[in-house]
Amino acid sequence: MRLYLINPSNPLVSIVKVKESRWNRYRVWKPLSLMVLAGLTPAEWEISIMDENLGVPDYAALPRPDLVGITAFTSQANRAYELAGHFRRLGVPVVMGGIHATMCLDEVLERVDSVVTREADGVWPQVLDDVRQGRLKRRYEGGFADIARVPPARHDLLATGYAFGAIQTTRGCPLNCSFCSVTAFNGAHYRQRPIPDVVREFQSIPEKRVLVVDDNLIGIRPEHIARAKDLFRALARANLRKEWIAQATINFADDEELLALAAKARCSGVFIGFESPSPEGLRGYGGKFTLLKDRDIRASVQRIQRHNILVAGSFIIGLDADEPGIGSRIAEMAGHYGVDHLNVLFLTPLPGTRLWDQMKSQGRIPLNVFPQDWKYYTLTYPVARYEHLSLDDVIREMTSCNEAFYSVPRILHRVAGSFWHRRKPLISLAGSLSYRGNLHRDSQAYADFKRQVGRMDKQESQHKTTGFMD
Ligand code: B12
Ligand code: SF4
Repeated sequence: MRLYLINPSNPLVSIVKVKESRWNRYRVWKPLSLMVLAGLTPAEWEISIMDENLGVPDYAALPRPDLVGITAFTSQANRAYELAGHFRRLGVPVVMGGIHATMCLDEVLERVDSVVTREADGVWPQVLDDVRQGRLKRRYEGGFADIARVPPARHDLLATGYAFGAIQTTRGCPLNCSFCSVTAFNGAHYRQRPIPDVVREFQSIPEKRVLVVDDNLIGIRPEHIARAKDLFRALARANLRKEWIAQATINFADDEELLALAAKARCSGVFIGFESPSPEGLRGYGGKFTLLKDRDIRASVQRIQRHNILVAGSFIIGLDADEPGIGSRIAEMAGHYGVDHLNVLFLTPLPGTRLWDQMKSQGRIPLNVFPQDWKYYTLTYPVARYEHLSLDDVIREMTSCNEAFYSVPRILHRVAGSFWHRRKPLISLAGSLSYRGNLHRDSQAYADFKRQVGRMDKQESQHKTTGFMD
């Protein structure tokens, strides 16, 4: 039995443009969901994982599979449907799972043979068995998996060529931010994999650098932090000789022992979502606000960096508090905090989130011809109507923010700072060049997007008085 597991590409996502900028190599990550599914697949299946981010295979030249499994974030949905159509025309059954299939079940059911909603770990072997018996059901509900029973992902199945491997050690997030899909998809209960399983799987990763995909590696409660310390101790003891990066909340900075252990376990960087240059801007968007308010963020960032761990800060443009000038405020505040990298995204109503419900009910989602418009739900296009910013404003703010933070003098200043403090100046330089290399492409992409929205807005203004354009 032959199984193809496919990660569809979205050409609008800059991370996939490896040929256009070689620095993007550092932004293409292994599709862990498919490697986890492969780990759950019985030995009688011959598995091929195809990651279109590294190039689209010539499917017609490949042997016909018995089953195709497709994963998709919302931004990949269009390409997922094209692929599903191709294989279904050949008579091959297609199963889709992952976040988009869960949040937009009806849309997906119309285009594939079967959908697995939520976490597939508990039901995937059943799906495969049903395919073998010729009785594939239209829908399987995976629910929340028992994380202690998830077998290791198959890290051997994907070609080399990735800068980072990937692993997951926890699922779920209790903070439930309104713009984020994680609590809606993986639940608020913070589930942790057994530490020996994680260490063993870490050992099987071929890459020297690893992305720990957990949404919040250390959690928020004392027992979560105690477990994170145990994990770091175990990784250090195992002496894996692999550097890793992870996502965490700012409370990562609050415990010196935790930081020292993370550094000893070879943590080389963390992504932290600050979201707004003033924590007040996050009020009303969920639990993260409480972690950020009344905190000396600059001092927190410095405490992390003192352990030779780089900090990438993420911000959102388009929050209801954001007014013209927000782009330069973010660049200035990111500089003040002293983050090594800055990643700024547009506030985006993702299906299944509270923000989606709110913006939809307020008529603030103009990019709403689905599935076509999903390709713009990459968080790098302004798909919503923002409280105080028109379409031109919000794009201008994004551009000015990135141009300021990634100007050559500021890159050199940060790299010199990393060099001086012996904090991985080359990684800092590679990351900055990757972002900077995409600035020109971003402005071209915004121009194309505005033309597209302009057309749509003209149609819409025949019915309504308010326009999306300036
Ligand atoms: C790592 C990660 C990335 C990485 C790697 C992505 C990759 N190649 O896999 C990078 C940094 C590249 C990335 C990029 C983006 N990401 Co991202 N990412 C994540 C993160 C943190 C973890 C994903 C992961 O590996 N999980 C571990 C695996 C094991 O879990 P899983 O993917 O859910 O898979 C399980 C089930 O979903 C299911 N399943 C999944 N696929 C399939 C397929 C089949 C056939 C079946 C049966 C089952 C199944 O089974 C799996 C096992 O239970 C998630 C948050 C999260 N918790 O999911 C966000 C998340 C998926 N990302 C998100 C977004 C928005 C993006 C971006 C669009 C925007 C951005 N700038 O961040 C980009 C664009 C990506 C693209 N190519 O279009 C959103 C998606 C929301 C949505 N509705 O689409 C999430 C949920 C974060 C959030 N804050 O809301 N991301
Ligand atoms: S803390 Fe992060 S992962 Fe958790 S809900 Fe908020 S944005 Fe999502």
